[in-house]
Formats: sequence, structure tokens, C-alpha cells
Amino acid sequence: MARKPAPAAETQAAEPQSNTSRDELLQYYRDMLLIRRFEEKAGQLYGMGLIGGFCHLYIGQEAVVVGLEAAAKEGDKRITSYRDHGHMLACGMSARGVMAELTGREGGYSKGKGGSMHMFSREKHFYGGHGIVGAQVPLGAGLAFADKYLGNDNVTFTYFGDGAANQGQVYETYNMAVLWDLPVIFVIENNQYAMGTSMKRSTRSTTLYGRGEAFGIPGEQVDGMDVLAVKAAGEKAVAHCRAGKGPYILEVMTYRYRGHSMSDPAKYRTREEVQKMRDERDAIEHVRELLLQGSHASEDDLKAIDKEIKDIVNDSAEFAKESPEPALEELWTDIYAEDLPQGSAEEVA
Ligand SMILES: Cc1ncc(C[n+]2csc(CCOP(=O)(O)OP(=O)(O)O)c2C)c(N)n1
Ligand SMILES: [Mg+2]
Repeated sequence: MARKPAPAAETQAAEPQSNTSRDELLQYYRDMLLIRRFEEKAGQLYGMGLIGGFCHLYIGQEAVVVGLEAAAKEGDKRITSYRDHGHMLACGMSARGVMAELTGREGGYSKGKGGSMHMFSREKHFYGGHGIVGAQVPLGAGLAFADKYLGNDNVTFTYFGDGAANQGQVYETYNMAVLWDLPVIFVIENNQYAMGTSMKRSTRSTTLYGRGEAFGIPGEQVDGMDVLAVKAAGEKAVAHCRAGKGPYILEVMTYRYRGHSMSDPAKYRTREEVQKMRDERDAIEHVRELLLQGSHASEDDLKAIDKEIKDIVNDSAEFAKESPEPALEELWTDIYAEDLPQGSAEEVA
């Protein structure tokens, strides 16, 4: 079905760039598809009882992280909420390690002891995975503080939802981040719902990017179903932060196709609403159309990519199933940090 343009209120971001190369488009297609297929597989494994506890899928929101990662450089950091699998895959963490963690296996990023909401990678500068709504926002400012202190030009992408945007700690963080000119990009993933509560029911002022104005933080709203628009807005925000001008807010308008978590009764919106977004605004379909219409790729090329992605995802599920559960003794490891700088604990005390 033909893709509809975003409503006027949702397109205040920079214009999508027409000079995006074939290779870039193919990369975005691949990266978004990997997240979607990975999440579908996670949903299946959950249904089979192989994943326990909470599991929040990112299906529908793929263009947000893929667009912003396209604007990032080595050393930039990212931190997000519990809806975190897409962020991990987009920053280059391995599908095997994430799937094994979801299934509680030794081969997972937290050795099977963290699960869906608690994964980290120092190598990829991914700082979680946080289950407390909004708690990652001050932590994100802290990460940016570290970069400023060290004198490099890295930025921190601090992701949170429309629901989290009503939390007090977000505004305390805004104030400190702007006061100290911290290189932090506050990315509000506005998927229009906080669990079963729509923005319309929870929030009178619905332009969340504008809330930075009171603190002196610039911001803009972006069409989050258009990966090129997200990338363009991300580049603008990144340039602002790297230039030492302090924080920036991006409100990315997106939509989750699945329930809040795996145990969502889905009574707060109609099937038609979800179907309409899938049919008319899907971000992966958009890039697919750009590739085909611009003769950048044939149907066969895209089929080959689909197969490549399916193989990666199936391999991750096999790896997870074959990886053992953590040994009982692991209950007592990784509780306290073991590699603190020399003497730091004593000196502080
Ligand atoms: C401090 C706190 N309050 C409430 C909850 C329960 N809770 C978990 S997710 C959620 C909704 C958050 O919605 P939003 O920020 O829009 O993120 P989304 O799930 O849409 O990505 C709530 C209320 C929680 N985990 N932490
Ligand atoms: Mg939300």
C-alpha cells in the first residue's frame, strides 16, 4: 500500500536528504530488518516459554535507533529504558549475546543473570537497559559529564519515552545538563502510549520537544517513521553537542505495533489504528520503496538480504538454546565491582 506522508505537525525536522547513497539505504534496510526479525523471534521464544520475566518489543520503532546510530561516531554513548533490544543491535552488539541474555543463558551479555532489561556493553558504549521509568535520564547526563570532563567531543544519546517525559527527574536533569553545557541528546521516543495510557489522556501539552525551552535547551520534533529524517535531525543535534553548545532535545514521533510488554491486553487502542500505521507509515517498507523506486536494488537483492537477516536471527536463537543456564555459583559473582581504580574506595572513605 502507498505510504502516506506524515501529518504536518510531525514533520518539523530537517528535510530527508536526497543525496543518501545506495549503500547507506541498504545498510538502514538491513539494520531495521535485523531488529524487526530479531524481535519477532524473541516474541516466539517468549510464547514457547524460553524467555521469562518482562520482555518489551521494539517492533515499529526501528527507524529511531537506526537513524540516530547513523549520526553517531565511535566513542559516543547510549542509554535507554527497558525497551532496549533495538538499541543494542543498532549499536553493533551481537544478536547471539542479546538473545542468549533474553533466554537467561551463560552466553548472554550479563551471563544470563540480567535478562531483557539489564544488558550492558562497555565495548559498544551501551549503558543499559533500565527498568525504572526515567531513571536512565540523569545517568545519561552523567555519562555526558564524563566526556566533558575528559575533554573529548563524544555525545550521549539518552533515550526515554513519552510517559517518562512527565517525570520530575527529567527536568532536574535538563536544568543541570544545560547549566554545565553537557553533550547529551535527549531522545524522546514518542510512541503515543505509556503502557495502556495514550498521550491524549495523560498530557495536556503534547509538544514534548518544546519543554526544553523553559530551561534554554533547543529541540525539535522528527518523523520517526522516516529513517532519513531521523538521521538528518540526529546530525544536527550531534553537531550542536560536539560544538560544546550543550544539550539538545529530539522528540521522535514513532509507534509500537506490539503491546507494551508480552502481557498487554491491548484494550486501549483499536486493531484498525495499529493496522493503519503498519500499512501506511512503516519505516522498513519506506526504505524498501526508496530502494526499488530508485532502482538501487531489485526484488531479488532484497530477498537475499531478507535471507541473510533470517539466518543471523535463527543462528542467535540456536546459540541461545544451546548455551547453558548459569551455574549456581554465579549467584555470588558480579555483585560488587572488582576492577575499581587502585585505592579509590579507601581514598573516598
Ligand atoms: C518509576 C516507575 N513508574 C512506573 C513504572 C511502570 N511502568 C513501566 S513502563 C511504563 C510506561 C512508560 O511509558 P513510556 O515512557 O512512554 O515508554 P514506552 O514503554 O512507551 O517505550 C510504566 C508506567 C516503572 N517501571 N517505573
Ligand atoms: Mg511511550
